[in-house]
Amino acid sequence: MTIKTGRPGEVTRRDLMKVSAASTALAGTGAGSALLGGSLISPATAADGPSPHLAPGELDEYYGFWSSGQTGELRILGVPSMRELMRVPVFNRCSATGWGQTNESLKILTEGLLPETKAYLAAQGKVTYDNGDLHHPHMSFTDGTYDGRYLFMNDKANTRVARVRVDVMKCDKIIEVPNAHDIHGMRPQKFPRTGYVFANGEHEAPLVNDGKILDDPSQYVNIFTAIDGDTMEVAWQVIVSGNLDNTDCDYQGKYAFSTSYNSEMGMNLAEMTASELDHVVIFDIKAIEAGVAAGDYQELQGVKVLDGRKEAKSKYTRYVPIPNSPHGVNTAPDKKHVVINGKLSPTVSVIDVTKVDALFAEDAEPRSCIVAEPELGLGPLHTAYDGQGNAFTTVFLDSQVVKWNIEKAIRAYAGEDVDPIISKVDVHYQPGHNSTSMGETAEADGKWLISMNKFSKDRFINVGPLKPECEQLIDISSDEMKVVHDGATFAEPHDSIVVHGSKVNPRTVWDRNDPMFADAVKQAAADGVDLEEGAEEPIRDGNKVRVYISSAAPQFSLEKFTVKQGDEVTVYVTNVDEIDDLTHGFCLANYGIAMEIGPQATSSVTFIAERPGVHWFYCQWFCHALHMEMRGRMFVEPRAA
Ligand code: CUK
Ligand code: CUA
Repeated sequence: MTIKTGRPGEVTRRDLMKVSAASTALAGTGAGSALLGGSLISPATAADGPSPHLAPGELDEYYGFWSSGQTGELRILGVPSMRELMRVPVFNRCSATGWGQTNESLKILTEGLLPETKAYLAAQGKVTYDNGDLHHPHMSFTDGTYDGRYLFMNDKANTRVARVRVDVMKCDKIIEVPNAHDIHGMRPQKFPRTGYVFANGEHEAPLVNDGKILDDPSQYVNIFTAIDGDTMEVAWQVIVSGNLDNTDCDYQGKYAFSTSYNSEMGMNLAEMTASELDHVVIFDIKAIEAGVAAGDYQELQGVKVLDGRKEAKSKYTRYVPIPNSPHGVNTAPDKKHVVINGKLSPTVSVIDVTKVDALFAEDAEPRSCIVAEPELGLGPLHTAYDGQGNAFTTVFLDSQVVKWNIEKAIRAYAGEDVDPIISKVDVHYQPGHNSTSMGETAEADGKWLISMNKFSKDRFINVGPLKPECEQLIDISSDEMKVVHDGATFAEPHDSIVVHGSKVNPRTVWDRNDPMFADAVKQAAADGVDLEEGAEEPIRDGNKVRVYISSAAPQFSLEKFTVKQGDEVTVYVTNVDEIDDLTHGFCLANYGIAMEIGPQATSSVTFIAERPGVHWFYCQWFCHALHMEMRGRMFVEPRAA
């Protein structure tokens, strides 16, 4: 429960304030507790529900973890203030931290790539991709709620899944998923724990995509993948019919659900939207595990691949018809209902998970698990929940969020004359995902909703033809939803999760034994160097040179070092400062090199010293009154003529 904001062992005034606000919020549900929680954080506005306005120095109650779409990074925002707190580079490169340049990050960015990808990249003179398209960030679960271990996220652009360690908020694993194409929907298993991370391949292609089959869509397939979230290895895959869009799973650990907007397997717009009904694929996890154990699979690129195609009438999957080109899949905190968002249909389809077992019987009616199908508006894309039986669905074309009641929708579907819609609110404009505080867990608390809107149009002063997107904070503590904040944001947050602060407890300084820089520790030991002291002279090993520098504000341990033109130089920098928020940098001017070194961390970078002369290195992370003086020289002796 405690949210540490001070130094180790120290309880600050903020910690005390935070704990009282948090425990009040968790003590009950509904507007009453939301009001109380809000009043503790910001007393001035208690009468109107929780306030998003934090006075200078006040802390947020929630962490928001945001995707960044084509920017390829993960972002951390404070909720409700909507202040951007941090950017965590994942699939992108980062000028500030050296992500994509340091040896530590390059290892993570390259080790999970497939051999053919490495060969393709080598032909481009690269070792890893420069771009990514990060849509879906989700935290690991234990027993139906967030456990604060990891965040997982997909890369639609280059078929990857990444993991971020919540203790240090850095990416520690990236894998490329074999056989599948362009990972889109992705969710961690909710129960008993994560467990599996389910990942949808969106775009169909030949099962063995080596060029022998090209323009013959009849031979294309799609792949659903389960990744082991602990090892970040693919556990198994299932071949499906139709493409795959979004996915979610139940609270029982039995089923996963994936939408398909292209059950037609069409290759152009007319073909893809031809049918009025597409489907959601339901995966029987236990049956798949039994199939793997029984050897009912083919092995492709080292992965066990099972056949779950519709025609195969497989015991692993069921196909439930859904109108029309459905998009989002969202499981409700009641642990019973899964909402499939219709997109081209004004409806959402509600699946009752207790009726899914029956679908696997011989002559089951495929839609017998549908218990409601309320009409909400034009273009339903994603649904979030308040934990009180209500759902919030974005309708893209109407530019609204619709609040509706699940139980009433079920009664209406059964023929009763009742309107499930409670209220609608305009958002600006064209919302995609929405997320509620703790809303994708069994602990949904009904306080805040974020609407992530694809267009901002007139909401901000004009910044040129390329406009920011607009994400809005909505107070959902009463039936009438209130938009309380507009935030501009750069391309393009699809999705976010809003996690109570009590679930997240990052370190303030690094552990010297952290696996992130274990290779540097090993190399230093082999060289007989104490990383915290650095080495007075570079260590030469043929034309490989290792330079060990330690940094303590405002000085590097070396004021100069000498290498030869053409040497392969690795610089290791260890930050020996123990104070939190004392990050140093190492920037080697005109060598295109810069990296972050957090307190107690070691970072390293390797380059060819091809430019002779005097080259300054400096600390590029403001660390001290004498930060400008924190610099040194690299001498590069010219090659003999
Ligand atoms: S998708 Cu973007 S709005 Cu990639 Cu989750 Cu629905
Ligand atoms: Cu060290 Cu700036």
